[in-house]
Amino acid sequence: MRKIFFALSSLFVAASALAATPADPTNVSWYDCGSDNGFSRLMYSLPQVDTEGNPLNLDNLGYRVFTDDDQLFTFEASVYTYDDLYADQTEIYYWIFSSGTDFRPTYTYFYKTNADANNPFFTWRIGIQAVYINDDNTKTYSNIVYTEVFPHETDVILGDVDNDGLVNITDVTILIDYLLSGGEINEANADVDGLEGVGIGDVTAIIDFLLSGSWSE
Ligand SMILES: [Ca+2]
Ligand SMILES: [Ca+2]
Repeated sequence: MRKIFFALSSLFVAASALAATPADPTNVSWYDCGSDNGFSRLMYSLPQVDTEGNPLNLDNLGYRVFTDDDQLFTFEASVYTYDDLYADQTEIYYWIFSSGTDFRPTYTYFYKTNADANNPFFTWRIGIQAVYINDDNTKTYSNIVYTEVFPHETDVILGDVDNDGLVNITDVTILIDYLLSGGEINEANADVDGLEGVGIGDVTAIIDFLLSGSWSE
């Protein structure tokens, strides 16, 4: 009888340990800080309870991130030098996000940006999943909660052909070079007259702007 009791109670302990599946992250969203800062941020709320609403041991709670091709994202220790990240990791636990600056129960940073709309770092979607280490050292995972990711929209600066933030005679020179022999320019900035893509009319309009200080209609 005692043996049966022990067998049943150990079953019960095993069952309650397995029940600690972390609740799904909520409020998942993407924030691209743009080219000035060079980083992007995944925002979320990481519930500190299991799916039954029972509180979790925070030291054992963590998360991992999936990029748009459903690949597990690796946080590189060489990039996150201000945090307690001593090795490349795919799982971030509370002891890291309670002492670091880039890993929190509410956001995580990526030191890459989607500023280049033609070649974004993340496309389509990014996902986050809560992870919990149970007392028996097994891990349980929440569902992966995805959010859509969009490239950062860069502001158009009319006339800034070379994309250095200024409009001056260099932009005229570079635009003429581009029309003669091609090369790299910011076409959205270069098409100042809105006509026929980038052409000689845009060169004239930029020169007019530099001389007069305003864009002619
Ligand atoms: Ca310029
Ligand atoms: Ca044009």
